[in-house]
Amino acid sequence: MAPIKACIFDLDGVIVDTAKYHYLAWRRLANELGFDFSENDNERLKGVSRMDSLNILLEIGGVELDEVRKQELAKKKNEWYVELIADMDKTEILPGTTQFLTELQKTGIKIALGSASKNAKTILRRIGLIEMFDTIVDGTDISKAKPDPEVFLLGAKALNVDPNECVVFEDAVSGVEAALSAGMRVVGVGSKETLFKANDVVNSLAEMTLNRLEK
Ligand code: B16
Ligand code: MG
Repeated sequence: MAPIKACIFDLDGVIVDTAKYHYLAWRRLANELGFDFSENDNERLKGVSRMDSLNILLEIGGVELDEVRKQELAKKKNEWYVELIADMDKTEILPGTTQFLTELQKTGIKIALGSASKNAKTILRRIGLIEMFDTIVDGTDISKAKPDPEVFLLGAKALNVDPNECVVFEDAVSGVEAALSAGMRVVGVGSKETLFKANDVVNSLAEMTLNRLEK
């Protein structure tokens, strides 16, 4: 097995729980359009790009709209979301994250972000972790959404490492699939039942150590 030279982290669901803010903003939009949107429905949006999320939401509500209107609604939802994340701070970093990133840094393993979110840099700045990342690939850099491997391959390229020297940390099924098709190893963050394709699964980064990673 190739040595591990880089770890690539998804943001939402791995480093922070922004799903709750996405949910509030999407629900507000659904309510304005005259239908309800449950937390269960929100599960379908995890790891999914903004426009694909809107399409799923509209399908749930049985609403059909033209492209121009869709762009307007996606913009509106994002404005509400940006308001909701404005007060985020380091208390919202998920357990074990800072310790694990510090351990990687000390060992010289490179750290990358591989997120679908166009708000990723804003969030990393707010929670005070941006300086720990050697490279950031986010929704502003990619043309193909997960499960396409683009986001992770761009991360490896920026760090000048081979895909088989990377380990991805992901909470979404589409993200696990993206990592595997990039030719990378992947640690699922969440439930074993959902993320069964991953090489290893932890409940949170608090369960992760360099020792476990190298096994
Ligand atoms: P934005 P990740 C993803 O982040 C979220 O899981 C997903 O719910 C969201 O729709 C997507 O980012 C786009 O986010 O609207 O901020 O550009 O899990 O890939 O870090
Ligand atoms: Mg995620």
